Amino acid sequence: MRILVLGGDGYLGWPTAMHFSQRGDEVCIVDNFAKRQWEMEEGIEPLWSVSTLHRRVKTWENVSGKKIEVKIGDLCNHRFVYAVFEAFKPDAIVHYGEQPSAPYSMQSREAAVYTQHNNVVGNLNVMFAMQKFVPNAHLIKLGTMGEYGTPNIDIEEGWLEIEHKGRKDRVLYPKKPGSYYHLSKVHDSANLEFACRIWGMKATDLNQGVVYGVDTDQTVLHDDLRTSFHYDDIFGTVLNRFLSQAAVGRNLTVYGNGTQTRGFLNIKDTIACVALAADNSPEQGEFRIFNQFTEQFSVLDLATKVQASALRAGLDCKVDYLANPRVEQENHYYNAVHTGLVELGLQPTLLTDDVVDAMLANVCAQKDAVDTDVFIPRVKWKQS
Ligand code: NAD
Ligand code: USQ
Repeated sequence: MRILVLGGDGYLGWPTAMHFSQRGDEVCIVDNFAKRQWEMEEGIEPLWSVSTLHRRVKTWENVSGKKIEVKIGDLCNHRFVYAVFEAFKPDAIVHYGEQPSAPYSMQSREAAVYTQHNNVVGNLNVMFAMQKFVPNAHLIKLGTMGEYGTPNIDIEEGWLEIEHKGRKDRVLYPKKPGSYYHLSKVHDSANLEFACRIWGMKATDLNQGVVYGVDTDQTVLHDDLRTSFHYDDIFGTVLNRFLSQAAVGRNLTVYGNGTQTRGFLNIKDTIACVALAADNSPEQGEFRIFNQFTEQFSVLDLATKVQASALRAGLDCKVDYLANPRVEQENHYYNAVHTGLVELGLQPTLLTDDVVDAMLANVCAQKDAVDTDVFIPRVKWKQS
């Protein structure tokens, strides 16, 4: 297949590009290095330095004998997007190329507008480019479990059968997102459902949970091929943050009472899910939705796992309960269906003690580089 990986310089995009390349697909990466710019603006860095995309691609060719094409440009520039689609003519497009952080989007009016503009307009340009140049291609779009929020009923896999005043219909599951970032994904999903229904486009929306993990089968082949690891308050996700805090003997920053529950998955499973979606295309005109996570944990469950791992490594590790900087429910109901990808053949990689220990060892090896100033959350959802 010819696979276009949008956002292919990112945490998930780079290992995904190598995975498809390894198995013999023709891969082209698109990125505008926006993430590297945001890091500089926020004054933060990944825990280990990430080689330039050009160096990664060169090293990949040396290691694997396979070429990955690179196109540098902004998905919000439709002329650039059209030129890429016209030249590369992808069979499948894996779309990771968006601003991925909830705290980033909640910093200010500018950051909220930027996030929604970048994500929604970029996705629209991709949809229009598909319609114009590759109407039969398959869009695999990264959405988020956070589109649903934490409703007091079971979360279905994208669609809800409803009966109202004696009549029945199937509608997109109601959304209650928790940040301007998560809202941008809701808007993307609505635009995609429309394009499938009206134009006959085919798309898979992957409502992904929080991803953890460092290594994939390809990233371990050479230091230049590693993917990024963020532990700061803007781009660092919760498990990465707790592991970095444990590595340097700081208390774990649990927000609120830690009963917030989310779906999680290993980065290896992100790649497996995207590959399963690519290999099992929906019908033309179908808007297919999967809830992409393998296990659910509360924040406190994760803190307990990290404490246990720290203890095994001879580290002392305590929990700080910080006033929650976000507006989110605690002590809530959470039961989300996630059977679609398993039915396609996903074999989950679970968050076992060995997996936590291996991640902690990776982080401990870099502990001198940890900047402890980024542990305290700076962005508050509400000013008062
Ligand atoms: P990332 O920031 O590491 O990667 C995103 C990449 O997209 C970056 O390299 C960035 O430069 C690029 N990009 C952003 N806007 C662009 C634009 N306008 N034009 C071209 N390139 C652009 O993020 P990630 O963690 O790899 O996440 C990838 C996708 O998966 C995102 O859409 C994110 O919302 C989604 N997702 C991530 C997680 C997670 O836990 N990491 C969970 C659920 C969903
Ligand atoms: N949290 C803490 N302490 C911390 C950091 C986070 O208690 O130091 C809590 C948060 O309050 C939240 C939970 O951990 O309840 C998850 O936060 P997170 O920062 O790990 O993840 P989130 O903001 O939800 O965003 C991440 C990715 C995003 C993706 C989303 C999937 O950054 O791209 O869309 O996970 S989901 O959560 O399913 O929507």
